Amino acid sequence: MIAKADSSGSLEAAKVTVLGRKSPFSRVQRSLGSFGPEDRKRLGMAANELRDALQAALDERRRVLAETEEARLLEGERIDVTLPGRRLRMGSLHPLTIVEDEMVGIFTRMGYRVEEGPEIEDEWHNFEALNIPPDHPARTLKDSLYVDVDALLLRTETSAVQIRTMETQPPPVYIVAPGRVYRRENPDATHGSVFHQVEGLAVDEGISFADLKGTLEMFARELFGPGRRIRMNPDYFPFVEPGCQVAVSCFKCDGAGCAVCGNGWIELLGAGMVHPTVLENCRIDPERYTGFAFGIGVERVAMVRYGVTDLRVFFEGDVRFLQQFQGAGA
Ligand code: 2NL
Repeated sequence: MIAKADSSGSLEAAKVTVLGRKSPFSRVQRSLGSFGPEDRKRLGMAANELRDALQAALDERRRVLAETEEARLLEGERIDVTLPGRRLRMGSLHPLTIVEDEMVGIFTRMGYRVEEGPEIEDEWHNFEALNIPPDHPARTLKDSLYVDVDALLLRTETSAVQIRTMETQPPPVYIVAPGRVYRRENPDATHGSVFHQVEGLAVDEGISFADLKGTLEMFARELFGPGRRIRMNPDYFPFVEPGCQVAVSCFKCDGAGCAVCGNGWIELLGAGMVHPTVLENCRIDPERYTGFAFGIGVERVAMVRYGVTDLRVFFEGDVRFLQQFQGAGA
């Protein structure tokens, strides 16, 4: 019975049968008391011998079973280390991430720091501090997405991050604020309710419009190639004075006019000298400090860079689109 046990389970059962409380062996042991001293001694010794023999057989069988079970386990887990590895399917960075990282990288290499802030803002940081008055159309429910509590809203630009930085850190300030922003829009090929910005801000003694121009020219050349020129046209934003819009000469046709640009120029960003009222709102003395700021749309740059004509492809998550950026960026 012991020799036939083929698992630790059946061996345990065999042990119960031969040595357990109901085994013939136990019956003999229990009956020892009813014999005289001589017989008891003889019988007892024989019983002990038998028990030792059974125990030895059980131990030996247990050892053999453990060995074969171990061997079976090792065989089952055997691996062929010479097989080729399984190739990992790599993901890819999102095209907007690639473009945003690249733009941020250009500025950090010029010495700017990256600042981030909340996506749910109060009206002070999102509007008032930026010299956007209460009757400005951008502040109506029609243009912004308000949260139902405490006059909070989804930030409409990342300028609020820069206000927070100016409020808490004395100049000099050289920062970029990348991130997601929200507007109330009817979605179409070039507008969505969610988009991304990289805003930049420099506040220091003696900052001039020439510094703004040099910085943006450098930026445009890093982003679109060494031969690029920039064009600045006057524009109005409440938080800058003067303000301008900036275009870069087309990287495809170098200004001649083509399918990418139309008239040779690609509208790139808005910029200007920080309005003195904005500095004052952050308790920075506009007599001592001046600054420039700019705001760049990430989707817009990604569209011209990759020849995308409908920005909704950036948000649909179609892997056939996204897989084309395999290996790009990072
Ligand atoms: C655009 C225009 C702009 C700024 C953003 C800014 C921020 C502070 C102070 C002053 Cl804290 N200005 N930001 C200035 C001019 C233009 O963005 O068309 N963006 C896509």
